Amino acid sequence: MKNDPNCKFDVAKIRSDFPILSQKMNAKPLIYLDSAASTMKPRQVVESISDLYYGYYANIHRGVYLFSQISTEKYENARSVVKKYINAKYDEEIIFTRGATESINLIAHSYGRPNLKEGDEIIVTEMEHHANIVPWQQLCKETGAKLRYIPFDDKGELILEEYDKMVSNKTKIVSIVHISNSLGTINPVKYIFNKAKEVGAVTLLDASQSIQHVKVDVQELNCDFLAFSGHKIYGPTGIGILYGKLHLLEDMPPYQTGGDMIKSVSFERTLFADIPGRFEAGTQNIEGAIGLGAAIEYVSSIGLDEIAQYEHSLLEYANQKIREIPQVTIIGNAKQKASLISFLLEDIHPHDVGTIMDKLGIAVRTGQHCTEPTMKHFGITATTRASFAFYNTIDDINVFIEGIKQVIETFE
Ligand code: C6P
Repeated sequence: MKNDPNCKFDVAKIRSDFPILSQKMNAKPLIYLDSAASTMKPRQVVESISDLYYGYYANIHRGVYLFSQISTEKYENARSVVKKYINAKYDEEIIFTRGATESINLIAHSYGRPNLKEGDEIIVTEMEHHANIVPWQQLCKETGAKLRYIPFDDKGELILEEYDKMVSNKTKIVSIVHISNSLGTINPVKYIFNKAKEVGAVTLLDASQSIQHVKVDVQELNCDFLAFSGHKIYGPTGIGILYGKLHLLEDMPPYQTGGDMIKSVSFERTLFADIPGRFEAGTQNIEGAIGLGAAIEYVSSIGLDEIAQYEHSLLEYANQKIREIPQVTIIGNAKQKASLISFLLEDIHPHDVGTIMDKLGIAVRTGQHCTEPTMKHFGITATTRASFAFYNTIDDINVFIEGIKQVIETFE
């Protein structure tokens, strides 16, 4: 198949599930290379939501009538789908949140505040998204704990010897990004978490950029907590997941309080619900959870191994083509990389690159990608980032490469 570097992978069929990919942008066929920011949604996800609203919608956990029961069943079924996908042990270990950002804030608040004290240490990496820096910084301000980070080298690989020296009995939380959103580096989380466990630290994996590309098995990776957003795995916006080991979640106080997270309320005292309800205050994002369940079922029906293999072949092709352009400098050259390329084009500002690409129908992200410390490492303020998903094709990459050449011509 012309568009398909791996003949077994039927990308044309997949694209037919994503009607938006046939749209034009600025009168040009859309070339969507911004899936690391947010993925497009397949028909199956949109239909799961319209089925809910047209067919059986009602508030959940509250009604004895049939529609409320069906909606509740579908919502809870989505929890089981997520559990199975990440190989958690129990449904109760899956908490629906607004997204990765809220999941990490929840842990900083409900695990961090009661458990950390002055002198304790939290370890992240130099390549974290701000969502995995700022909540810990705030926690450190409140508790007197110290935030440390594992540095990376100029290829964008973590310097593990520095981590080995850093881990100690003071280490209480190790919170690591699985795949960097601005460099594409796949981090050796298993090694990092095993080491954290030797000193009894709690581990959190920011799986925002990995959950849609590679198998993430919370038991195999020794994760105590895991966070990701639904909108990056072909699901709706406004829904995310926090996974937590049962015994840790059970001991944690709520993050927010109100309806549906209680056992009983009086003016004297409130008894909180068991998990997961304790962490899902108020009317839940019913359509978000159901849509996320449909998205994960969709990804599973294609198969993560097939996805990873196909996306890797796209990355290899894009790498080979982009390296033929002498004006390009790639930022992030780790050996283990996921399907994105961050780059500079001599002294052309990334925003100018993005603006010209937009006119050509090509959607890429430009800026610091919410990773200012990563940019600082390279002495830059921004890159252009092209990120690939399983619905992209070799043709998309060819158009993108031509786009880069046009940008260069414009500035000559
Ligand atoms: N990265 C990107 O373009 P939210 O905003 O909560 O859905 O996800 C936050 C987040 C956390 N960790 C990582 C590694 C991420 O990549 C993101 C979101 C987007 O790269 C938007 S900045």
